[in-house]
Amino acid sequence: MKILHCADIHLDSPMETHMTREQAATRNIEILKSFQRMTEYAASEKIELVLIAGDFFDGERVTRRTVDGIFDAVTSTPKIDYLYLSGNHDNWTNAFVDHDIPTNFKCFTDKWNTFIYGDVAVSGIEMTKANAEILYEQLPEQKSRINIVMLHGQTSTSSGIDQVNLNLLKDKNIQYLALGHIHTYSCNQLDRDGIYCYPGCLEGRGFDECGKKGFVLLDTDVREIEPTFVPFSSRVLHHIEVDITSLLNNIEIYNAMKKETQDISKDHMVEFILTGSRDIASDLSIKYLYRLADTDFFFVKIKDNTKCIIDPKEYENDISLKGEFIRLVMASDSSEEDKIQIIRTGLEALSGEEITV
Ligand SMILES: [Mn+2]
Repeated sequence: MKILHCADIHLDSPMETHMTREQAATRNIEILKSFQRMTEYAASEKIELVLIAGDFFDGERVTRRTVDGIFDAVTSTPKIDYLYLSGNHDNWTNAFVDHDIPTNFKCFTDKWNTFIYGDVAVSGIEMTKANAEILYEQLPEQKSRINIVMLHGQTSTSSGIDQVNLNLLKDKNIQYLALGHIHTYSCNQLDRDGIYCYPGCLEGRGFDECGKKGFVLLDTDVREIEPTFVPFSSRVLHHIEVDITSLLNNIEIYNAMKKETQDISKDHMVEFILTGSRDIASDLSIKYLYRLADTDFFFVKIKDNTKCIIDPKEYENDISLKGEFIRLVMASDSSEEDKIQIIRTGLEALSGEEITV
């Protein structure tokens, strides 16, 4: 039997990562479309079971359109069963109010439940404050050839809400522990024959979710279950560091940013991190660079992590207003950090630039 395991789709997310409302709305539709595309992929790959291991929705507020979109995809793939477990962000009883849940879409509750497919059994439970400590004692007997357990939380050696106590799941005849909560794919050994796996999120939403995102595939007919990660997201988020130490002006910096990202698709999202050191009087405008780079990708962010350096000697004999200003600040009893900040702002004001404090 072929199984697809996904988690952390976070539909209807506010996406407050400085995206415009428009971009956030576009991204939310894209995440829904990725889910729909995933169901089509599952059907074409003859997958019989899709596991959704929590945080399907980002929060309590779920739009009717989103649920309509999900259930349309589910009913369009009637040969697939969908097993869904709420995570710490979502609650299906809220989300599906006023909707008829399709028969091939099954929700776990706060009590253990097991669904059997031939020689494969999938047990799952929604973690709540009340059951987080005791759910391990109540784990149903794992008596099928292949036993899968679904939970949502951070792997741990202790029990508690949002924690999955691996010690209490060892030697229970679990072949595959299907987890959700961590947004990056990872797979490790649970005990001698069992493994646990986080598929990661389906689409990255912020720059803390860079890199390839998707789901995993399992085949229970092979001797040893081994998940295969399938990158599937419609956009990828990238962190790009650009050392600007030897660069003289904004155009040179922008060219370096372009060079570092020449292999990245225009549809992706890029956060530039400017590093290195620069002279306090050099012209660096994040706003100006942002205007230059903004249309190069779907979404662009620029972070200034450069270190400002001041060489007071350079201004010793400078008779300009700038020289006078720098000498004045350097002679004050402000902290070094404050001096840099004051000089930076002052120089922007003197040069007629927008002040970026
Ligand atoms: Mn979670």
